[in-house]
Order: sequence, then C-alpha cells, then structure tokens
Amino acid sequence: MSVRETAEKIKSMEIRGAGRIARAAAEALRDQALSVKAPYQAAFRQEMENAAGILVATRPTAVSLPNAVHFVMAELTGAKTAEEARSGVVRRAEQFIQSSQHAVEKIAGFGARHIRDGDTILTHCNSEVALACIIEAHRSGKEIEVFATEVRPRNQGLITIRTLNDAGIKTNFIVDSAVRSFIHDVDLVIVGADAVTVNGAVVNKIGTSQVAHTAAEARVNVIVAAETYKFAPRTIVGELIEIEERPPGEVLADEIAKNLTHVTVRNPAFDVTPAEYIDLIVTEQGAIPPQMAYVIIREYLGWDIGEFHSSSALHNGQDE
Ligand code: RI2
Repeated sequence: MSVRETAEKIKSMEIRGAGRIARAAAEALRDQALSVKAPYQAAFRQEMENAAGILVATRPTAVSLPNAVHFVMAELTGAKTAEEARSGVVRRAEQFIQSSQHAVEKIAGFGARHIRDGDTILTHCNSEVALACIIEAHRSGKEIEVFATEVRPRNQGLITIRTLNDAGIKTNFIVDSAVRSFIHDVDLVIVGADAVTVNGAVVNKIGTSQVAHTAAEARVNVIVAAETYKFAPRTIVGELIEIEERPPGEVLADEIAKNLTHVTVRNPAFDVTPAEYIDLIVTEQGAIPPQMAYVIIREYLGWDIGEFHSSSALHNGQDE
C-alpha cells in the first residue's frame, strides 16, 4: 500500500491499534523503498524521509509509530548507495513486522501466567496484545470471564467482544460508566498501551485512567500489556506524550452540535494513568513493575541521547 493510502487509513482509524499502525507504517516504508526510483543515495534518502514524516504525522500519541519508523530508517544515514539504502529499509521493515508479531505471542504467554483459573478480567478498548493474554489463558484451559467496555466514542469495545465471542470466552459488555458498578466482580484489569513513559505512566485509550483508579480503590490489580516499542525514549529528556484530540463529530453529530452555540465538544482520544495505579507491565522481555520503564528504554530500544536530535526531522514531519 502507498504511503499516502496508509497515512489516510491510519488517520481515519481504518487501521488502528498502536501495534497495527506501527506495522502498517513499516510496510508502507518497505513498499515505498521498493518503488522509489531515485538513483542516488541523497535523493533516495530525501524521498524516504518525506514518507516517514507523512506517516509519523498521522496520529501523535502512539509511540509505536515513530519507534517503528525510526527502526526502519536507522541505516539510511550510513548507506553509500541508493541500492544499499533500499535493501536496508526493506530488511529492517520486515524485521520489525516479524519481531512485532513475535512480541505479541510472547506477551500472550507471559500475560496468561498472571491470569488465574476462575478469574474475571476487565479490559478497556481493543488491544490486540491485551486480548492475546486473555485468549491464551482461555486456550490453556483456565476458566475465565471478561467484562469489556463499550469505549465511546469509536466503540472499539465491539471489536473486543466479537474477538472474545469468537474465542468462546464468556463476556459481559458494559457501558464505560458502569466500570465502578462492576469492579467488585472483577479480579484483574488488563489493558494495552499506546505509550509508556520513562516514569512508568501509561498512555492508553481515554477512560483507562478512570478504570485504573477505580481498580486501585477496589484493590484490583492492573496489568498493562505492551511491546517494548511502545516505550517512549523521548520522555527521558522530559518530553511529554501529546494527547490526540479527535474531531468533535465523533462524539456529537455536527447537525446537533451546530445548534448548541454555547457548547464545545471535547474529544481527547487518550489519557495518562500514573505508575502508582499500575501493578505490572508485561513486555516481550518479561514482566516489569512500571518503575522499571527506564531499563526497557535503555536496554531494549537502544536509543542514545544523540538520536533524539538526529531524528527530530521525523517528529516534525508535516502531512503535505
Ligand atoms: P494494541 C488503541 O488505540 C487503544 O488505545 C489500545 O489500547 C492501544 O491502541 C493498543 O493497542 P486506538 O488506535 O497495540 O484505538 O495492543 O486509538 O492493539
């Protein structure tokens, strides 16, 4: 798929979920590298950097997206010819896609160990990797039940309940505001992440922090399932994760809103759950307390401070 098509699909959320958008971006960069005709390295690199900028600018919050792009583009600077650069991009894109899928499988195995036979689990939004943990626990023979939230305004909960239903898992579907009413029926909360900061805060679908706060009050553990490429290196130097605010029409139909002249509809897509409300983050490298997020960024993402500067062009990428 072309870079523009992929970017449009990520923006409209036809392609969504932090892991999926990262893999889609890697695929788009691979296809772009194969189709760019530029005969010289400098021109090739310029075209690839433009493509990377378009992809990174689509949605600002999920760190998996710039991390994937950074990984795929890493050898462009050192390459001497366009051919060398092209094969570097293709190889790294394929490596990212494969290791990302492998990470989901590993996390499923690690996460399932934290689910006990007889547990009732609550999940919010639609996280591929959180669901993989739940499905793996069920597959390994544990008797489990799930509460899944609706997830206004985009209703990702519908995708979640279809997946759970297809897996044959007993599921209760509730509106977002019913979490506190049911929390005493719940043994464990499992959610995904769009970004994990150096201090162990988790950025995830709007409402996650309310769920985590409710769980903390009820002494219910909260597990976050997140691949290491969802950890945000730039938070080491104090950068904050930008919270995407999506169009108001997703919350209230424009024809209704236009008559309510004193009303402003706000539609932030994500919120921040502080580390103190999270018991464990399960990554493909193992489960860590949120306070150990720095180790993941340093040891497994392999970023050094110099890269924050050299890659800033990607982060400032414009759409057109
Ligand atoms: P996986 C999603 O964002 C949700 O916030 C979900 O929890 C997170 O990405 C992680 O998803 P959106 O694209 O990578 O629905 O675990 O806004 O699938």
